Amino acid sequence: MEILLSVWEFFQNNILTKPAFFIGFIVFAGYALLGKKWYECLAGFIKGTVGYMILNVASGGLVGNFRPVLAGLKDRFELSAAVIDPYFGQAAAQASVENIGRSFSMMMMVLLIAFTMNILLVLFRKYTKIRTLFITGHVMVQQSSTALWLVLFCFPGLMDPQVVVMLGILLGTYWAVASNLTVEPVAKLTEGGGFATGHQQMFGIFLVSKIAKKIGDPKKSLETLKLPGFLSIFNENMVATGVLMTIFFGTIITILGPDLMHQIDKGFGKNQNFLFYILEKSLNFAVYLTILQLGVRTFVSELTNSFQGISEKLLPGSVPAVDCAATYGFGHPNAVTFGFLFGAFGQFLAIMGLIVFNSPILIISGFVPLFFDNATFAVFANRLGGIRAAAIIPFCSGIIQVLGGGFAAYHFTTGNFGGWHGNFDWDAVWPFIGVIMENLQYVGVAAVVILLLAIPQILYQRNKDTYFVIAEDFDKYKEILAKKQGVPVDEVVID
Ligand code: ASC
Repeated sequence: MEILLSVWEFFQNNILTKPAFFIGFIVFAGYALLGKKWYECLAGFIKGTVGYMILNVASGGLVGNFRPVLAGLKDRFELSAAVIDPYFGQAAAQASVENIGRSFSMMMMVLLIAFTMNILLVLFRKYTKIRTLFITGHVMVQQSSTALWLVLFCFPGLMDPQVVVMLGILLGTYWAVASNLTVEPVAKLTEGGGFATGHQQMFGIFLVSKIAKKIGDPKKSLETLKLPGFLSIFNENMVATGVLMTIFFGTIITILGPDLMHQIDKGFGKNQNFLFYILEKSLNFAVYLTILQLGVRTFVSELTNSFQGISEKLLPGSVPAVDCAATYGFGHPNAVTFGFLFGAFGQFLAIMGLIVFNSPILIISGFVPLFFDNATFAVFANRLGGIRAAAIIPFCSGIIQVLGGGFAAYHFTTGNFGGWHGNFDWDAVWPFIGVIMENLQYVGVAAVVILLLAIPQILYQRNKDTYFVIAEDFDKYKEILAKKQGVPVDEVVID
């Protein structure tokens, strides 16, 4: 047992929570299982790892640069407000756990059990209908932290081992079921990209894939938008992002003022002019988005090719569920910026609502949910319901994020420690799970697990003929669809 635990600890510290290496090793193993030469496996390892590291540079740069700016609003107005963001949420969850004298180190075992649960659900996919393995390590850590606090909040008297087992099963089931929900939307977006989303807004992606076509027209998408005259410069992503972010962050940074910015941001040089600082900071957004696309393209193509080895030989029929940013390479680049801005409108409106209606808790936008959730939704919405859906859906999501996150931060008390997880699933799904557990106790936990496990069964019943094919062989999926629609394969309509 001791040895097993140290092996797990090594794996967790060096690989699982460092998704770049995790992806790299998966690519290596996948190619090895496909019988490729050792040097091809090595090349795959390097491209997978470096691609993911590039993505990390970009998402780390975005998060590091812009999270303090949004959170700065809290200091500027001396608000006692909770920030809805997974990094703040993780810190608040840890503080909450420690505040009641419990050990936060339980997290390690929760991760182990939840990950094993996910693997088991895929191994028994004939019965469970689960096709996805959640491998986005840093997100798994954040979610384990928040969920650990939720369980301790609902079951304060429960001993550590029981907490760990119960939560491991609950969280592992959520990872498997929720990422499994994204298989169809992601496969259709990427035309058989060979991956799913394992992140923080998986129920959200499924919802978007169902409602986007009802909201707008895919023919009127960002791709078809031709702006006239001077507006035509916005057709280019770098320019659109640069201008829009300069206006958006320029306004916020101006409100914060140079003094506060000097405190928040050590990168703001003493002799640097404030306007040029704003310009540099805002244009950085376009820089990171460009880097992000490169990283995604590099590791996704390696992962897609190599994972066939794993899904043929090791975990039959499985699909890796990765960071939401992996989908950004498959949509219109402006969709990402679009989703962020409309999400911000929604969030700011909801925050004003909290102030006007004297809410017992105030919320400050967190960068991660604001950007990554809403950008993802816009990418899917634009494909299925055009510009209209890409605007309306992130806007509504922004409102839900603030109201759901506000409720959770207040009710589950992490707001006292400055934050709540804040990503879409943690504002729209987990608050319900928490309330059910709180009121129905063990019956509630069992009910949630059973309800979650019922979801893939329902999906399977509705599309038995294509359910596994869409994940394993997209060309075959298209053939089946073409036959159903009575058209040649290249005319098949995928919505
Ligand atoms: C998260 C989180 C991040 C970002 C990143 C997006 O939820 O913790 O750092 O989203 O994964 O690529």
